[in-house]
Amino acid sequence: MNIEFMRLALKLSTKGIGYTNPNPLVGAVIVKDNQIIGQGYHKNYGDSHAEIEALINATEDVSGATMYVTLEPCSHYGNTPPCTEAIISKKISRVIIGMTDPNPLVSGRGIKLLQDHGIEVTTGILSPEIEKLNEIFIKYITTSMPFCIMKTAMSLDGKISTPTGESKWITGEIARNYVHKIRHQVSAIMVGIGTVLIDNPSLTTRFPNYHGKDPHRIILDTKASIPLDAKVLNIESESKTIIATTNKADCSKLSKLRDKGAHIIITPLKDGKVDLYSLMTTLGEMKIDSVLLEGGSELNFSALNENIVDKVITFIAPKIIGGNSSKTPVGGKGIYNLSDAFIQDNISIEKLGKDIKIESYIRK
Ligand code: AOF
Ligand code: ZN
Repeated sequence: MNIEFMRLALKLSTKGIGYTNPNPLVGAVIVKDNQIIGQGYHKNYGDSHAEIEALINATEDVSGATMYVTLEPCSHYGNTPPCTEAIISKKISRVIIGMTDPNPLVSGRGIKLLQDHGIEVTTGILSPEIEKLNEIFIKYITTSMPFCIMKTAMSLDGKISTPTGESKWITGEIARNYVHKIRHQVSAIMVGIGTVLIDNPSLTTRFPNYHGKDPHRIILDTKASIPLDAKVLNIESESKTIIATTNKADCSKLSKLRDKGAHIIITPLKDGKVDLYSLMTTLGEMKIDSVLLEGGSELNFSALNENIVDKVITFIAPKIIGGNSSKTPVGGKGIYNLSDAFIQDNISIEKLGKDIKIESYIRK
């Protein structure tokens, strides 16, 4: 076993970032006599799996070869037939697996099938890296709820805008480009109506040199007060603009929004606003496996309070803004006792240009 082949399979799998949701990122490498004879990765949702791609691309007879695959091969009929069948019929003799499949339809059955056919199986190779790359898939396939990332950008003294509301741009260009990288990875971006009214963002993915995938844009708008000329209702994009609203919205406004191509979701009321948990459940049913929260601070508090946030990405700019009335990343009513604070684990820190990026996970 050579871990470098699994590293290559992992690298190949990252080529699918942004295109495979809600399915996993998977890469496969076929090795014979220590030479790579086939490579493949899962390219797009619904397309053939990485194992099949590697078998198709093989330049030699694969019988007796070893397959390195980042995820346990599937054993079920879904969009495509089971990969275990192809591996067995092509007479692969050894399969090295990164992570076992958390999909309840597979989860161990793929490994057992291979072993029952005399194939030698090794698991757990580079699994921490592979699992991190597939954190969205793991949450979604096991809970049917979207993986939720809260992103905030603030000054060194914890402000997201000046007292007059100016917020463009607190962080530098490298940090801002990184946000587009996250937008490309997720299925949807969510903002509160306040952010639309103040910033009028387009919420698309923009990289300096190429166009990324646009996630769906979700606006939380209890009374459907979004102006019909808001950018999110008037952009050319392959993805949907979704207005999440309640029975407080005017029906004629909703039909105008539908005429503009918006998808409307009506949720029950929770504290007089959109019920976030119910909305997340509906989004999960729509195969939206991940949501990036991009403000504002009211939404951030509600999301934390509803326990829907999984990961927090904080950018800190080396600037001081001050001001008692300058907003901070998380508003709402806050928690009253420190013992009720939202605790984060698995913290990692990176410098992006002059800014600092902190990634952490909410303790559940
Ligand atoms: C993928 N790509 O390369 C592998 C997957 O919807 P289906 O039929 O394509 O099946 C999706 C499931 O197949 C997925 O949840 C995972 O359990 C398994 N493996 N899926 O999309 C791949 N190897
Ligand atoms: Zn498969």
